[in-house]
Amino acid sequence: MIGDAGGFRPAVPGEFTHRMFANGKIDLLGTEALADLIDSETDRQRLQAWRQLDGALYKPVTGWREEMVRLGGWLEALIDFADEDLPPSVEAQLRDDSNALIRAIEAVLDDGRIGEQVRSGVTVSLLGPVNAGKSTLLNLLAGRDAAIVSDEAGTTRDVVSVRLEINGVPVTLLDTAGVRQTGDLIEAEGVRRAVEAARGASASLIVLDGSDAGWPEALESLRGIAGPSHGVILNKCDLMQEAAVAAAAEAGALTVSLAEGTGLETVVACLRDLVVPANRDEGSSLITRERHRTALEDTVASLEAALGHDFAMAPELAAEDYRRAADSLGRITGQIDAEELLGSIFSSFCIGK
Ligand SMILES: Nc1nc2c(ncn2[C@@H]2O[C@H](COP(=O)(O)OP(=O)(O)OP(=O)(O)O)[C@@H](O)[C@H]2O)c(=O)[nH]1
Ligand SMILES: [Mg+2]
Repeated sequence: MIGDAGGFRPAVPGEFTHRMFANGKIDLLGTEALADLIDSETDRQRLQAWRQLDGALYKPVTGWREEMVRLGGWLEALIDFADEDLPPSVEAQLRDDSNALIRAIEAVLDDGRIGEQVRSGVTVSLLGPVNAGKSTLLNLLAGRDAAIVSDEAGTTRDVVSVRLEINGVPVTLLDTAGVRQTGDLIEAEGVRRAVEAARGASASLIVLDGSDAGWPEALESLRGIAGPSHGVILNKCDLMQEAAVAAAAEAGALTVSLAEGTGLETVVACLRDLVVPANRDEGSSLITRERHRTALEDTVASLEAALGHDFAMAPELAAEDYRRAADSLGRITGQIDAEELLGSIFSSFCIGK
């Protein structure tokens, strides 16, 4: 074994990439992107990681940082030459440029978090009364009998999860117990887990039994549990009057019969819209981690704080805020405070990468 020979030892996880970083061959964003590429499961995740490696966020962030240092430099000069006044035209230009920077960063922040969703996946829960057809739907979408389906109300107790890929986003779909008041302790625990799953999920599909006249009331109470991002599926339309189906569709519910296989494509389309917000194409997001988002939000906050100062009276306070804004950006690419982050990134690498 080569490891037994003197002077050799096995590489630790991520050691080679760590050396690349230490030698300036790759920045922190690139390092994260490499980790994402290794962990990627879908084409869209791979594409996103490649784009990040290619500088999708690195390029604008370094550009903004240079701009911020330039803007802060005006104020630093003012501190050094205290008897000079900042010409009004320069102050106006400084404020305009800073506002333009804020707008540019805010445009990047306003991305529906699709990059983070593509990277880490999305959880969608199926929520509804007993016997509505939640498990039937899960099995249809999964293409296998992952959950038990029966006409007995209260069949599902544990949360059953299947992995799907929707438009390149990994989706964990959760089937849950039907929500109802029950004296059965085990079923009540299932209901508690169903509510917890819906609250913890990014989105929910509310599945209702259209043949039960009480579905509108059930919908009202379930909407409160499901949170803002949800779709409504009215199942068992084969057992409903045509006029009632038409009225429900008019009210925005997706009317389907899972038993007869009608309307499944509308459910899939609804799921896709919940997972990939409308008009978000593959290249629309530059932020792929919460870390990037927080740093960009900090940058905007510091820039706004800088603009809140009177440049003539307190240039040192404004200059400090510009410095803080530039530092927040520096943290994204790893120019600042990189070491503690590197530990957590490299530990996710395989040995020798
Ligand atoms: N007529 C009709 N029956 C359906 C339809 N979809 C599902 N079913 C039946 O309804 C019953 C309940 O379906 P499940 O999928 O087990 O319902 P569930 O919402 O998971 O029920 P719980 O786990 O008890 O909460 C089963 O007998 C299904 O075959 C449908 O579109 N029409
Ligand atoms: Mg079920």
